[in-house]
Amino acid sequence: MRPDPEDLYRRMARARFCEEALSALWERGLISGEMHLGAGEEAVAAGVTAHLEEGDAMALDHRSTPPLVARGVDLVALFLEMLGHEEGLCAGKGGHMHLFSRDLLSASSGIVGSSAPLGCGFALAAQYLNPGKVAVAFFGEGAVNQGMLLEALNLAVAWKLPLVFVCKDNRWAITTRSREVTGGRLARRARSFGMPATRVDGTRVEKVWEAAGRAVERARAGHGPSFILASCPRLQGHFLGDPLLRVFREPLRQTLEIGPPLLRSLFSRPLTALASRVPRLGTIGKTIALLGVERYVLERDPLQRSAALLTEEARRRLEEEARREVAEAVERALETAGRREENA
Ligand SMILES: Cc1ncc(C[n+]2csc(CCOP(=O)(O)OP(=O)(O)O)c2C)c(N)n1
Ligand SMILES: [Mg+2]
Repeated sequence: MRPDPEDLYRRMARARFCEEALSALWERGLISGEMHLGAGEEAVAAGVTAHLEEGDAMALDHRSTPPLVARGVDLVALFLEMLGHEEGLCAGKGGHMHLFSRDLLSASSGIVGSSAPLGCGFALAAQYLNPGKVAVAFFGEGAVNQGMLLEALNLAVAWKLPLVFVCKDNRWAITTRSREVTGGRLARRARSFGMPATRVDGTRVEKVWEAAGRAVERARAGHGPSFILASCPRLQGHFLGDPLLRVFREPLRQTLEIGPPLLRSLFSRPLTALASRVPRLGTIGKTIALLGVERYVLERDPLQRSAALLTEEARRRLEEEARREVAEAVERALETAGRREENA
């Protein structure tokens, strides 16, 4: 089988434009709470969901919108959910971190690592009730240090579950560099449980598609779980309005804003010795610098990379269609929620 670049790009473009629309709604204060976007994870979402069929399940984490959108969730219901409306995907009670779709057999959770045991549950149900169907669990690399995730890797192998573990490695867990708190290599760790593990460039949709195809086929055939480690960027920082990214976007304003309190904290009534505070300031500076280098120098936008698989005409057409579809869904959601005037 060969990948269909147009189908994959359509999934990615819809996912990206939804993330942009969510960002705009959040900036206007129409969505309450934190907002973790999955911008940068579109190639992973598209490459995996392209192999899923009706009856397959997805266990999702706090960046759940790209897989849901790539797989074809009702966009109006998704936006209404974010607006807290009763006609939303989860009657307006879930919000962005607890999305659930009965049609797509998909559920997300903000509890880091929980998508793995949830994925085991979906896969166990498929094994008993619906052989041939599979489950996918999406999570970040930070989650792989959670006990429940390691237990899930073990059970999935022991019970030969039809499950694909998809680890989205953006190298960061909020402001912690994952490599500084991780022993060994994650793909090797997964292999040590007795399952195949593949590393892919998660900004290259065709590579993700190939790896996911093998893993899904293996699960469908009843041969058990696989692990995919897909590197991808975190284009909007940990959450919208991430203060560390703001430092790069508006350096002067942010330095004036966060500089004085940081300096004050250095000399405020001592609880710890000054000598131990200075290196802490250095750590904050180093973290900000590393984030900036990765975000603005090293990271690649998966949409730009995948556009290379298409003709310019096809890219433009697919983007126009996706933009229109998303804009119409936002408009309808705002109208239903009685907030149309706010779509200025
Ligand atoms: C059990 C648990 N611990 C801590 C948190 C706080 N938290 C939210 S997101 C996050 C980072 C997760 O990192 P990773 O799994 O790499 O996902 P990423 O945010 O990088 O996509 C943490 C620690 C949480 N939500 N749940
Ligand atoms: Mg991460």
